[in-house]
Amino acid sequence: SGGAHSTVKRREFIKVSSLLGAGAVTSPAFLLGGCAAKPLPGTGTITSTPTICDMCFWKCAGHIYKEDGELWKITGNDDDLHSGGRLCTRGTGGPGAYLDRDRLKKPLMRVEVDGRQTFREVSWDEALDFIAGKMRSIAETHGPEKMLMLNHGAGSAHFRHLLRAYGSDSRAEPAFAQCRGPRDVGFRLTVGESASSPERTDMANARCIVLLGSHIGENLHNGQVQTLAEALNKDVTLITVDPRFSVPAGKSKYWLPIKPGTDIALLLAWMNVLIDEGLYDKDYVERYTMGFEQLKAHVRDYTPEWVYLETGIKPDVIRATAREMAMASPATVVHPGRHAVWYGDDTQRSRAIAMLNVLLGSWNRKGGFYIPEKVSLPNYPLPDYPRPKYKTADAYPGKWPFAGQGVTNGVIDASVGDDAFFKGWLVYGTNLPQTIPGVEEKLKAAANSLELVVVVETMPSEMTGYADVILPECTYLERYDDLRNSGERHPSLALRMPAFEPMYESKPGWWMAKQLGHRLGLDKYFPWEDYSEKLDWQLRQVGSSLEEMQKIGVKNFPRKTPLHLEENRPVSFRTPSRKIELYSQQLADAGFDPMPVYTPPDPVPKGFYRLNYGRMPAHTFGKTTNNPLLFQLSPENQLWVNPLVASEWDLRSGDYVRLGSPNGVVSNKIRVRVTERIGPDSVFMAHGFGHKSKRLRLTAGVGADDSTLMSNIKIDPIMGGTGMRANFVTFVKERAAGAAS
Ligand code: MGD
Ligand code: SF4
Repeated sequence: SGGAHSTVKRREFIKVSSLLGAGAVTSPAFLLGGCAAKPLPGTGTITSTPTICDMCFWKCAGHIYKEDGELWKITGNDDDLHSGGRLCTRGTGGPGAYLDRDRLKKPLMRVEVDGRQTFREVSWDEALDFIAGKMRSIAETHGPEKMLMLNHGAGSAHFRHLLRAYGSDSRAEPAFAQCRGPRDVGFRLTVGESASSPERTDMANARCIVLLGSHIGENLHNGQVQTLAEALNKDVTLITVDPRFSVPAGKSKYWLPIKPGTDIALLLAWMNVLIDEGLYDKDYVERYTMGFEQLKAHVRDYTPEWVYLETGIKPDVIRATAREMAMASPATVVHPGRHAVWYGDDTQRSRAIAMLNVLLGSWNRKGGFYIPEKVSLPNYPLPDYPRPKYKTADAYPGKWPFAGQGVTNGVIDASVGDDAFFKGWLVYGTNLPQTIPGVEEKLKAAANSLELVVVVETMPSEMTGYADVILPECTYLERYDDLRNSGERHPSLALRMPAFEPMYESKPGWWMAKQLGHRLGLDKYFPWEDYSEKLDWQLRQVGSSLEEMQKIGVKNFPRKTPLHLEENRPVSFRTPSRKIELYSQQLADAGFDPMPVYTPPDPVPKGFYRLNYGRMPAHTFGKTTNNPLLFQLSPENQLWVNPLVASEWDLRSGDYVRLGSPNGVVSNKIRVRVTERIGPDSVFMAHGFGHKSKRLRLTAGVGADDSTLMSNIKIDPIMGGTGMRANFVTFVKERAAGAAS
């Protein structure tokens, strides 16, 4: 019956395990590497379709090859300067997302059967009618702005368009408050612009590169790894600051195994040396900056000798590395990093990184940073959106004044309770339970008070357990999305188009948005029958067409603006003073430190270790761990343990252990890897494992999830970032009964 769902009031988190039977995978030959009934490879008819990889957010362009209509392989697009024509490991395994037998197959709706909540398969019409009905009632009763989007990934643009047409621009994404936010805000406060994605570093031309806790090579962003490799081939001086002997640390001239949480002290000491020894770029500083005298006074006390005591990095090493940077400047990149949410003072740390680059004169100079440019691609002509009465930040007034976009923790808090600000959620492509540490109780409470929770997903992620309605999206290989047009060194457009019909009853995001738009009386915002019409119109405005792009996939355009600062032209930066702000009046006025100040990290409690986490080359968070091809490569995460610690706890490589947090949470089992590459005060694991959703049949219960162990979260007061690195864990050993000592 169509009405069963409407009786569900309080939402239980649904741990469905028996929900859906295994669906037939239509192309098992590729997955199993078998070719029983197939002719010899290479004897059939080959076709290729352009795509943009969606295994991470770097957006490399590629081609899907089919032989006699069946998936053969995916490769990089040779014309794509952004990816150097190559895909990384994850990109090559991308078709595994399409073939995954655990994919969501039909729309699902929460129902109550015999007093227990479960999901029921429904038709698209039923699901969409239900959502549109709830959205209409939210708009009428509370205002459309009370409908919030939580999102990650390119496909969310379709739903943002829908919500803006409906009257809401309320949204937040973990990629901000749980990742890049502090970095982008710190740079914006200093040089007036963010460090961009893809990062605007000119590493290929650099003579010195400094990586602070940015493990490029493990964190695989294709183009960036290639330019780092190029620089290494040209004998760049690589300086890696990481408590862990990471992959780039192994390729470095200097590895600085810093005491975790003390980076700001090191950055201030480097600035102290550059100023003290007169090694900074005086001309650049004079021309483009304000606040140098205050900076000079501020860093005076941060001598290498003092900072040594905090960081463990010897004064002569601090001096030698500062001189290396100065010698190579302006072709020195102090990399801004990416995942920047560490200790809660991260905007200030990022500001210190920006300031160091400025002293080296490398911002917007060759070998330092470049000025990105996009293709000026007109928007499809549509009516204006209605003007929302509320902005996202109205949900948490007075908090995090420099965020500039929605803060996930803030909007989730503002969704709990009967008088909550938000009344409905549309969650697209983000798995909040694993992504925001310590959020599960809040999610349950929010799900209980919200009037509508829609989750658009390809997979039965943990987040789907909180939904009223789950909409199964087809994967990137089965759909059109917007053209790729990112700010880069070389402006280009790239096309994602369907290489296959959507499997099962999954549908593209643009189609769902249009269908909902229709039901909400918003047809004028969705004048296309098929999304390809919109793309074709846009392409024709810049001298191309869908037909051309379907053949070439990527089109490169000439730059119209200079790549670097033009030395003899007046330059205006996007700050209030129009200069680079070494001293930040904006921060001072808002009651924050105008200069980055170092605060020592919390000490490690006895018997505990710092929980360090990061990435591994074959996976992107939890998004790829159930992908059968990537699972085969990297089925589980491992816990790096220093030999001294291993002997103290009687652990050997290959053993499984559980970890415990100070507040008593115990993790899943994780396999131990004893290695000198981590110091004795920390352990390390890759993020994205320890899935709880049983419907992710490959990855469920495999490995440990760092998020569940995080109880000591440091929120950045400037922009709301979730500092995750101040957490401690201890071992909870399996074997000896009750011997968690
Ligand atoms: P994932 O956890 O990978 O990313 O966090 P999220 O943005 O939540 O979840 C992505 C979800 O999108 C998956 O469930 C996947 O199945 C779904 N999905 C994949 N493809 C599609 C698609 O085409 N359409 C739709 N609709 N859905 C799709 C990432 C965030 O997490 C980030 S950016 C960082 S840097 C942080 N990293 C991090 C960490 O390292 N440790 C801890 N503890 N927390 C972290 N949180 C942050
Ligand atoms: Fe895909 Fe790898 Fe490029 Fe990310 S870096 S988009 S996973 S090929």
